[in-house]
This record gives sequence, C-alpha cells and structure tokens, in this order.
Amino acid sequence: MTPPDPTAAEFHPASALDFLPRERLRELQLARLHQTVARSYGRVALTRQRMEARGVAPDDVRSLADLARLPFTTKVDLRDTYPFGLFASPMQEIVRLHASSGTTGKPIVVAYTREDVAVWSEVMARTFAACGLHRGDIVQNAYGYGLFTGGLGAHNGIEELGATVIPISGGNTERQIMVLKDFGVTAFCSTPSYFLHLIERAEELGVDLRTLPLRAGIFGAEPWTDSMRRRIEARTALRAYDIYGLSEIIGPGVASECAAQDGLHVFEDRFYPEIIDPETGEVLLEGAEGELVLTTLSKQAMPMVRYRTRDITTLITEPCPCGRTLRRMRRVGRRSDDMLIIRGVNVYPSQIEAALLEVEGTLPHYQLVLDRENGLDRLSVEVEVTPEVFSDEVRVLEGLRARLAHAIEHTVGIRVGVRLVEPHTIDRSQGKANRVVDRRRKDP
Ligand code: DLL
Repeated sequence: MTPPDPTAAEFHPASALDFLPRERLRELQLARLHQTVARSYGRVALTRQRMEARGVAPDDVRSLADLARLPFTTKVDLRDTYPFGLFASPMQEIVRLHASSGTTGKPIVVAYTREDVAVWSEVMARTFAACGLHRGDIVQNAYGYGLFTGGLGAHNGIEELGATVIPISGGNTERQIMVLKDFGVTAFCSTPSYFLHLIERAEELGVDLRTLPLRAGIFGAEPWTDSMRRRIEARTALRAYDIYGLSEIIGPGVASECAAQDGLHVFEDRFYPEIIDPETGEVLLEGAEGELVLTTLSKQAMPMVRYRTRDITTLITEPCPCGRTLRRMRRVGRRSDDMLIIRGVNVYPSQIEAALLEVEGTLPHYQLVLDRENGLDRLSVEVEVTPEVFSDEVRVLEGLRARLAHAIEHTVGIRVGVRLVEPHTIDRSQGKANRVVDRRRKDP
C-alpha cells in the first residue's frame, strides 16, 4: 500500500496530524495533558478531591507515564454528579449538550464549548478522510440525530471535510433506499446492524446495491466482527470501515480504521489511550489485551482524566501500511460488563456472532436469550434463517441447527440451545442492536 500524500488536494489539512513524527506527537500530548489535568483539578471538585486524597498535584505530572498516578473516572462518577457535576466550563461557554441513555435510570450528560465542537468536527473529518472520503463524496448519514452523539457528530465531520451530507437520521428504511438510489450516494453511515437490515430490505425490493456508486460504509457505535464485515462487503460494492467513540470522551471520532482495515487509529493528539487490567486497575504492557482507559487532551467543557471505558481491546504499536503514525487499537469485540457466565463458562455475545457467521444459511440477525431454570442460568440463541432456507424441508433445517450449535460449542466451549426463527422475527433497531434478552426472573 502506498502511503497517501497528506499534501494532496483531496486531503483535509487536519489529517496532517495523523502523520506527525512520534516524538513531536509525544511533546504535544504532554503539553496538552498538563493543561487538561490543571483544568480538571482547578474546576472539577471530584477530580480535586480524588487527587488530593492520593497526594498528587497537577505539577506532579511530568511525563506521560505519570498519568498512571492519577485516579480513574468511571460511569458511576458521571451518574453520581448528574447532570452537570463534571463540567469545567460555565454554562455561558457551553454551546451543546448531548446525553447517552444508560441501561438503567438517568442518562449521562456531556457538554461542549464552541472549541470542543470544532475539535469534534476536526476528528470526525480525519475519520472520514481515513476511510477514503473527500470533497465530492455524497454521504448519507443514518446515525440518529438527537441526544445520541452519532448523528450530529458525523454531520459536522462530513461538512468539515467538505463532502456533502444528507442528514437523513435513522429509520424509515424504504426512504433510505430511495435516497441511496436517487441521490448518487457514495458513502453511508449507520450502525452495522442497521445497515444489514437495509441490505436485506433492498434485496426484497429488488434493488441491487452493487449497481450503485456506494463505495464506503462508515460503521460503528456497537460491536461487530470481521465476518460481519465480509458479509456486508460481499453483498454490496462498498468497503466497510469500523469507527469507534463514546459520548463521555466526545462521541464518534476517538478512533477510526484506514484503508488497511486492520485496527483503528486512535486520534492520540486529542485522546490519550492506556490499557489496564480491569480487575486490578494496573497499566498493562504494550500489546496486552485489557480495558481501554482514555484521557481527553483538549476538551474544555468536560475534560476526562483516565476514563474507564469498559471496552476491551489491545493497542497495536507496529507501524501501519497507511503511513499514519497514530497507534491503532484492535476492534472492540466486547465490554468487561457484557460477559455472561453460563454454567461457569464466560461467554461474550461477539463470540456467538463470530460462530454463527461461520455457517451459511442464516442472516446475521440473532439474539441471545437468557432464562433461569432450577436456579441455573440457561442461554439459548435465536437466529433468523434466510427465506430460501426457511422454505426448505425440516431435515435441512435440522441439519443447519445442528451445524450452528456445533459452531457455537466449538467457539465458546459449551453447548447452548439454538432456535431457528423465520426471517423478520427479531426486532430491528434503527441504532444499536439489542443482542441480549434477559428473561430470568429473580429467584424467590
Ligand atoms: O456510540 C458513539 C459513536 C457513534 C461511535 C457513532 C461510533 C459511531 P455511546 O452511545 O456513548 O457513543 O456508546 C459508546 O459504544 O463504549 C462501546 O462499548 C460501543 N462502541 C462504539 N463504537 C464501537 C465500535 C457512541 N466501533 C459505546 N465497536 C462504547 C464496538 C463500539 N463497540
């Protein structure tokens, strides 16, 4: 692969930051880290209390390694200080609020100053540029607009890049397909699960996506697998890129794949990544798998020091063929809190997805159903089959079911029940897919 020329006309100027020499990048990181820690210490009561309790002051941070001396911030801290307790700017300087709906109770509220919005647009422009987009591209943005950061985050980035944005938001799949066909769309943004749903609907309507100019899919906001990517790419003419981010840090725009499609470059000049042992909180050696911890390096309204994402990944330090000097992270397949323990074995939804996709004849629409029987957790997998397979004989279906059960057992190490269901029985989400249905009644 020839590294792109950052001075080329179609390149967004901010992308030059992706190619800084590592030494220069480290200087920038350290200078910005000082500012962030001082700002958070000076303006956020929780940070000050925690740092004082540990006996560290902002001046004690002299190198990037000193970051490890600072306390973590967690989702619980955001809940406890709901709604505005971690803001470091007065409301007069805050131009935008977003919120992420937690699974329980109150959402988490995040804030942006005008400068924060500009940085967000910049990292999103770099994201799209890394995925090969430029001026002249027509981008259909089907991430949800609203309190979710996906819609507006991508929107600003597409405009910043100078490409054309179609702010269609999520849902109304038939209208999405009409716009895709009629507007000459070259790139599509949504969750991967929603795009799969769109592919399926297009096939039912007799629209062949392969004949359209659509050449890139910018997918993220939920875990997906390489097998899912291959399925998407095989049924369209596009290349599917993975992008990663979270509201607490900025929204989308934390990390992005590039043409190599092999790990996501972290925009390290804006967000400093560490990998820790989720049990002990210790920083792990380079190349080890663990929980991703992020420190924002230029956020004004809500600086985050050592935020524990719960996302499990690995940092890749080897140079990337694309020429970017930014380190990469492996795609996030699981979170430390989405593990199910079934008969003593740890099971992650993404492992089940990978196993299902090894077998032909299913649609990658699936759900894990948790039940409790005689005090024991039981997991079964409901998976939709393709319309062609569904109309086959019982014997064929039984063969498929057995192959799926075998593939899952091979991957996760335990036998789980597999139920084949008709096409369209599993709920389609416009945004993040809900993979786990918990039907366990609390034991009396
Ligand atoms: O999902 C921001 C986003 C929007 C990212 C659009 C990418 C595209 P939240 O709603 O706060 O923010 O959810 C963040 O989603 O901690 C991960 O667990 C998960 N997640 C996000 N991107 C990916 C990805 C947005 N590419 C949480 N792969 C994160 C796996 C992802 N998980």
